[in-house]
Amino acid sequence: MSPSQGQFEQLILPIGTTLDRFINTQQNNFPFARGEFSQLLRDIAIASKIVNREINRAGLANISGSYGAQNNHGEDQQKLDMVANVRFIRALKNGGEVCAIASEEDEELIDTGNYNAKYVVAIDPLDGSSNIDVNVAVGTIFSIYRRVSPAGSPPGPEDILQKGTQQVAAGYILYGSSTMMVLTSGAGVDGFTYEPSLGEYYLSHPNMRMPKTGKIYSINESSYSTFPKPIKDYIQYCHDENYSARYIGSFVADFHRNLLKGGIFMYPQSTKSPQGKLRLLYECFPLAFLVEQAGGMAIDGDKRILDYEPERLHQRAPLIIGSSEMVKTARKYFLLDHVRV
Ligand code: P6P
Repeated sequence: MSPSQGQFEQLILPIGTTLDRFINTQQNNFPFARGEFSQLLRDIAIASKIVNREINRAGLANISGSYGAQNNHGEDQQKLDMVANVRFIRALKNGGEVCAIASEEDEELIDTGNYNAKYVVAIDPLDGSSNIDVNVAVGTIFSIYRRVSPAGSPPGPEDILQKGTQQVAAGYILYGSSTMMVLTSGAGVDGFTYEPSLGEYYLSHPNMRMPKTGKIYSINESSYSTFPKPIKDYIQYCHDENYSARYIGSFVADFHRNLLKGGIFMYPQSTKSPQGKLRLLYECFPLAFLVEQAGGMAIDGDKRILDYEPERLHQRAPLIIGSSEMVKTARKYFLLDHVRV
């Protein structure tokens, strides 16, 4: 018996819009970029496909586990941290659209030699990499700025030490049960799911909006005794509201769940980490840009994260990020604390 028209329709559903085609449509938002911006996003996508392949076979290719060195933050580098760093830096250098790169894995700003390039990139090549050996989701986080130094000249720190509000684009790749790229170029947030058999990202989550509120809070409560009073008070509020505690230990994975379901993630200052743990340029800024574009909020307790003016490449910042109503409630505890005499 031949299939019904409806059954046949199911067989020929279009897969969807590729990232490439979507970027071309976004190109209209960048009238001054003659395709350079599109090419830069393609370069990031290419590197992510290679890293995705290496993550998926880490256990077989002897590239999981410790690299045997520490990065400039004193954190043990995993082999895949180094592999991902090389892949993204090589793709950005060879792509020719980026004159400088700030990477979590490199102490100094990387001069790519592309002195006519218009853009600079801040990147965490593989965030949460300690989770790789136990097969838990990890991510890449990136932020894109226009350079401020004159084209044709060597880049300088002023090109990357720009306010969060100066970002032209930001995004992450989540290497999870499926691999997704979530991206903003200032006109909303869109999610693309990777189809490895075709080697393409397809638009799967157009115009992503973060729920205004939620019932999930995300914080490493083992550090409870080191938190400031407003954070302790807000955690107590979450308990009283019977929120669910969810903490994956990969910032991108925790953020992505909250983007879809609503929730709040906190890595605050503490007596152990007076400026928090997450780095401003390549963790806080890009996700703060994304969250605001999706209708959420990102603060350090009371100040908007995107208003920070960075002074150092690897500067840290306390972070409270997520559904707007939840972040506003958390901020009330900081404001209360300030008014306490
Ligand atoms: P902790 C991973 O190392 C990371 O930078 C983030 O991805 C994650 O949210 C955080 O650190 C976890 O830190 O101190 O709770 O183990």
